[in-house]
Amino acid sequence: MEPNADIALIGLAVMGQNLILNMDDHGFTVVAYNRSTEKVDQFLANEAKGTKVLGAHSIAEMVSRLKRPRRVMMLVKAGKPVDEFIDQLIPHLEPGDIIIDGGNSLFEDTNRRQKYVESKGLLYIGTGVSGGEEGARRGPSIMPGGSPAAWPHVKDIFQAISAKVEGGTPCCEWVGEMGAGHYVKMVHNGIEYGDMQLICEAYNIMKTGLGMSADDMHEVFAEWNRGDLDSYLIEISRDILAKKDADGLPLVDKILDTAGQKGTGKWTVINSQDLGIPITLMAEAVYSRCVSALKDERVQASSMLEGPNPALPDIAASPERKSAFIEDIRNALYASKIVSYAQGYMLMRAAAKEYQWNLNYGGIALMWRGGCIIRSRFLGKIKEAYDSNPALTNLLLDDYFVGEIRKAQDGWRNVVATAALKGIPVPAFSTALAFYDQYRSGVLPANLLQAQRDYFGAHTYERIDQPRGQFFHTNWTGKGGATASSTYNV
Ligand code: NBP
Repeated sequence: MEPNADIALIGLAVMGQNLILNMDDHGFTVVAYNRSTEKVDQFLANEAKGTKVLGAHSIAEMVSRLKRPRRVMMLVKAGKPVDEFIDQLIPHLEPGDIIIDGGNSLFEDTNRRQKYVESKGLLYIGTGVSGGEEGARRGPSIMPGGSPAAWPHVKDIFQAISAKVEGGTPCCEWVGEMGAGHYVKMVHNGIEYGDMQLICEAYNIMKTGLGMSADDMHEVFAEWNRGDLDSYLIEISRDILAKKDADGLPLVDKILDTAGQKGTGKWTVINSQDLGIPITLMAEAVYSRCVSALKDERVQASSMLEGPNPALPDIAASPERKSAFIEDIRNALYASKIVSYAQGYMLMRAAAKEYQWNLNYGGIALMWRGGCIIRSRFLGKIKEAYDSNPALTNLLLDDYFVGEIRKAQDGWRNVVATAALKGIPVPAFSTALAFYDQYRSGVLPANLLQAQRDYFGAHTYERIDQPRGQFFHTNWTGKGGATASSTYNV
């Protein structure tokens, strides 16, 4: 048979199946393959029935049906399965052929795999794909990185199947070399953790502080979704709050309060520690999931550890005060979200420097603008900020966002202070505010900290009355020696 397929796709779970159907919709011929080959037949007989999708029952058969250069995309569980498929594919491919990993792989694995695959004369792409099942089917955000020579060969397919914004601009652009695409997807997921946590904190104050019902909160989220917070995650939260269980009661109230995680948020936080960048809000979001998982301990602690009554009856009883407080909560969410994205962009800047990537920050905001889980109107403003100043040091210093935080800040502070007084946990709102106040402090108490370090470990300090880079040691007790420890930062 003449090889006529445009691309092969390995992995017939939710992402793989939907991406194949999306590619088919756009006129590409796809060969489908899966480790458990019975899924190939099931897929062809059901979801792919009536399409021109081809099936293969072995890697050799799959490769034999592909045009050159061959493009093989994997949508399989991240980790070992990706390495195993790469090893199975290599003997069947020839120089110039392209292996693509579309799963949530760790960017360092992608760095390693690209080197390995290129050493065999092949090209490699590691791409983030976001949008879940619906995105994969109707248009995801796609963040590709890897061998630059591979991009012209996949660009048409990727941009055709991706989400489109602003009159047809695809939410897919080349991100950079090596693991840059997977890195940007990882930060996307970290930001997603943060956005979700912020929404949950807003929900929790309305529920436990103001005693609002799911239906009441549905109305609030519907209203918020018409303004600056307009986003996919606010939209689905609005719809979740309206969903009733079989008995007519809100389903959300019956869901156990322990959250799971698959690791991409954790990877973002680990990497931020390596690069020395404070993504405090994403870190709190990851830890909040960890705290939520300690259900049994929390139940036990709830009967032993005292705190104030979280109810805010005076505010809840007054329609005017209630609506003003709900507006404060909206402001707390909005301002914290600005801080979270500023932190995410700080991390990407540091990564670009460390790993020598030339990241296009406005382009990344555009890629996230549609198709993916964090898609929002707000990202359009981030794109504008970086378009007008690609060298912007920090999103918080952009004129638009300076003004937005100025407007939101009183409400934000009121919510964090009220929550603290009433014992309602708002880790993401409060860490965002703490970061904001630290970041705008020309002077922090790290002078005392350096003195402590020098006192117990002779770690030295710099002085405000001497040029930077000169280090001093004091014999604080009169008992220590004059020898200083070496000066370095980890
Ligand atoms: P899963 O992450 O559930 O993976 C299922 C696929 O991996 C199946 O094809 C399965 O083959 C294969 N697989 C497994 Br599991 N273990 C394997 C092994 N040891 N060797 C070979 N193949 C193996 O599917 P998914 O949810 O569609 O996600 C695919 C990728 O996309 C993942 O990296 C995921 O993190 C990422 N992603 C998922 C989403 C989402 O919303 N689900 C969104 C964005 C990105 P089998 O059928 O033979 O078991």
